[in-house]
Amino acid sequence: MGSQALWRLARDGVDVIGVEQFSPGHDRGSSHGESRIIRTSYLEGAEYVPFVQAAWRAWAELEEAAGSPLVIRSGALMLGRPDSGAISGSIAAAEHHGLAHEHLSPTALAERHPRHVMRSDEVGVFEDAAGVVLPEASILAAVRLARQSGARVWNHQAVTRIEPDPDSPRVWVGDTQIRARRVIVTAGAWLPGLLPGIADLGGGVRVERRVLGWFRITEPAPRTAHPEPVFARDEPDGTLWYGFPSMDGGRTVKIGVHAESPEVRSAAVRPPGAQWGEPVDPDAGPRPPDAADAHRLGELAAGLRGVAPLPERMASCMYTMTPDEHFLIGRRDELPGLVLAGGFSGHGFKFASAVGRAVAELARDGHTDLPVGMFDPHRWDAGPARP
Ligand code: PYC
Repeated sequence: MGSQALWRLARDGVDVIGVEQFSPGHDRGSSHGESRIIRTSYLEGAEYVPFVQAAWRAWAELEEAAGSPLVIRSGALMLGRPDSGAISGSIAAAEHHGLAHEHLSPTALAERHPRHVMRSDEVGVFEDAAGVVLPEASILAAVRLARQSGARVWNHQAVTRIEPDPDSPRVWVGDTQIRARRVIVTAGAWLPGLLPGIADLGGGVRVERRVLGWFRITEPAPRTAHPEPVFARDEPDGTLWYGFPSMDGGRTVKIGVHAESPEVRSAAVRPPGAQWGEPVDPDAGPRPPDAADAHRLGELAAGLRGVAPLPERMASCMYTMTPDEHFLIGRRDELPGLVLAGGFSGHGFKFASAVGRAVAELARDGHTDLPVGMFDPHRWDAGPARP
């Protein structure tokens, strides 16, 4: 999100500095692992659709400027029982916005997408307007373009403190102080610790661990007229997991768990007021994947034909969860001079292009016409809704 804001501001002639505690494209946060899903019929809520449509347009702008593809259109397949969130939510969003989508019966699924081992009561929804965003490549492209337009980028420099001020907020990087007209804070898992009050919003913004696994393909999927799409599968026990078509020429596929079943959640370490996931101190980083993670991913991968039973590689990453799993984009009255974006709750990267545009406009112009009102960081405050 920060790299996209940096690029847009530098491109528009703003004097801008990007501060990164590691180096762009690093694997210490929530934007590594080669691939992220982008989809349009948004199962998390029809109200996201205009924002994801803005994100598609903003990705296309970045691709054009970069001269290389950063989004691969594969289509998306939602799988589950008809009343599951993945199926009913994506149909509701598609119908509300008149988006093209197909309902797939178990027979159609077996014919078109034989990779997936389905139960007889499960169905599919296919949407063509979906695919894979390349996270590291897009971050590196945005930073390169930002530099070419004059942005300064300070790598391996950690922000230690941010002092809000309506006219001249300050950013401390060790002993060095940057005085700015505006500060955009896109600190990912570090956001709740960096700015006062964020960790307590709505009852608690929490950083949690998730694990991804790459499985070797042992049998190519039978050739059909339908290439393998990204997918999300809503299991009857409440587990929501997802996966990608092979990104390495048919050698491996990547899968991950987005939300665990209630049984697994209740067994997870659960600090007071937190969601179910294992908490993470971002400075220490998420616990490395272990044999239990490999076993759990292997159980899910059994839902895919022709892949090895255990992952050949795993990675852990961090989700920054808000209480309602909607994002934080905008300003807080007690943090004057700052614009923040965070709390992406495990489904934000696809929006990075539009989030970058929104925070750049909020910082530079004081307003944006992008539909970010539902992400207002004041939304849990008591009292009447803010305009
Ligand atoms: O937003 O599609 C998504 C997603 C998949 C896994 C985590 N988030």
